[in-house]
Amino acid sequence: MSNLNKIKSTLQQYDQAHILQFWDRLTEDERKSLLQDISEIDIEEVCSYFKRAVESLAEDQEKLDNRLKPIPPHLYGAVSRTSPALLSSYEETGLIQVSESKVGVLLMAGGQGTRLGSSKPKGMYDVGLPSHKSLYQIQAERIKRLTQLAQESTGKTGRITWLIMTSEHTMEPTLNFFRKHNFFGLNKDDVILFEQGLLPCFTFDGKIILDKQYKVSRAPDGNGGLYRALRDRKVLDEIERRGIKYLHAHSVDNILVKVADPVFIGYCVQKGADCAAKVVEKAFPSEALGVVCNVDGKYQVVEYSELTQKTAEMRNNDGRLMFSAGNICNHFFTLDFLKKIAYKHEKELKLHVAKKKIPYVDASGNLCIPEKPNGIKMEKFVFDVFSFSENLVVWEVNRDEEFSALKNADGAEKDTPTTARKDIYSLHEKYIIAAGGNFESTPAVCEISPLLSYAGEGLENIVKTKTFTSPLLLKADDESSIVLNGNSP
Ligand code: UD2
Repeated sequence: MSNLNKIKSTLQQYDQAHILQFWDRLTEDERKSLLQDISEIDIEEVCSYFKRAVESLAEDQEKLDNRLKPIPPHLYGAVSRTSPALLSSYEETGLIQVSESKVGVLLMAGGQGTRLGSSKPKGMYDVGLPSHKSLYQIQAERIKRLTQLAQESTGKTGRITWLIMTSEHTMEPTLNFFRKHNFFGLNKDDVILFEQGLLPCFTFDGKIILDKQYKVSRAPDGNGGLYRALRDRKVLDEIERRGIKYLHAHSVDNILVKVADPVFIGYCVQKGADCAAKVVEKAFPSEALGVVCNVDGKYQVVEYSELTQKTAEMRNNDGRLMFSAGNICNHFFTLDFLKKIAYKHEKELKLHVAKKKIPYVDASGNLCIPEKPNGIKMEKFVFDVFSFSENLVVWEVNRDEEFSALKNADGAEKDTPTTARKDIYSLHEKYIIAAGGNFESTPAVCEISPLLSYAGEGLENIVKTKTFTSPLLLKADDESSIVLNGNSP
């Protein structure tokens, strides 16, 4: 049987013969392009995904209340409930791992950021801080500073490998941006970009959609595409080759993210965790934040919509919400756990379905833009691996110190460039006041370069007994110049 006939028969077998419906009128190049698309899709696998996705749609209607249990206290640590001595001990453990080059960062940066209304990758976004640093630059500088802190604490110079997952849309601009900015002063060999996969879009009745007569409509496979991409792009092999044992995975859009947070890593290492979630305490029962909890003996993130109001409002004796572990897309994994997921469980990951308006070609070959949802996109979620963990722990951090996501354009109620700036200013004001500095008036507009301070440390000599005016930008010695808007008394 010829190659084309083989393809035809596979497509027929899975009820997808329509993909070749325009074959006779395609040019040679178009035929090649279509065959290339088809060769990149495992038809049997994606059709089984579609079946599973539709089944999960039906399951999703069900409330989970009767099957839920909160995370037990011994696996649920919190910065606010831990003594300073124990926090220091976690931090020291984390810094040791960094100094031994055992820590890597997995940045999930494949999202399209449609809600923000910018066509550029979110990491390139400048929220309008006095320094005009992008999210990528802020994160890069935190990595650089942390390597220094680990060196100062242990006397050993380790390297943090920064692994950045991009997608079809974000790969090229991200790479160009890093090149243009000389990898923000990081060693270029320690920054690895890799691309996540795509999944075909389906009509509601299970037909793969064409968005050109010779092109299959495909979309990124969600941030849970991380595991497949790590395996298929050979990134796991590289992580192993470098001797990295612990990975901090997080989203690109949290301007306060403590990249490779030594306290979080130290906590997870001391607890012997294979997988962990950093969380913030849910602010009020109906807050739209998924919570980490136990369902039928397995850990998972449960959305607010999956709980009844009564369960969402349940409280512990100390008054805190019983289901309070708000997920913020900030996780810890051991390399062994990632390998277990990628090589054993990747195909079992849940498929989440989004009904979308997906452009398609009609039977005559014309492109149509639908006015209402006409099909589905399937995504995997990064946290759906929790159920495979043998020792999952949760670490709760203070929201004002560690979580402010950039999701929406200005004008929206929350998670905008304006709220991101405000959250940086108020945290950095707090750091300066704690180090003995002052402001003429508050709230202040102030920004501390991550190259100077990772989390408020090392500021006393610079700010003590000084009074500052806004705007204030504190830079490190090796940045162009220190801008001190302050006056000594
Ligand atoms: C994410 C979390 C949600 C909550 C919230 C807090 C997931 C699935 N959901 O929701 O539980 O913690 O953040 O802010 O983790 N991304 C990719 N590839 C993709 C899609 C997304 O790399 O195909 C990245 C994206 O660039 C971002 C991160 O994943 O860095 C989170 O994606 P999102 O902003 O779409 O997720 P969101 O806000 O719905």
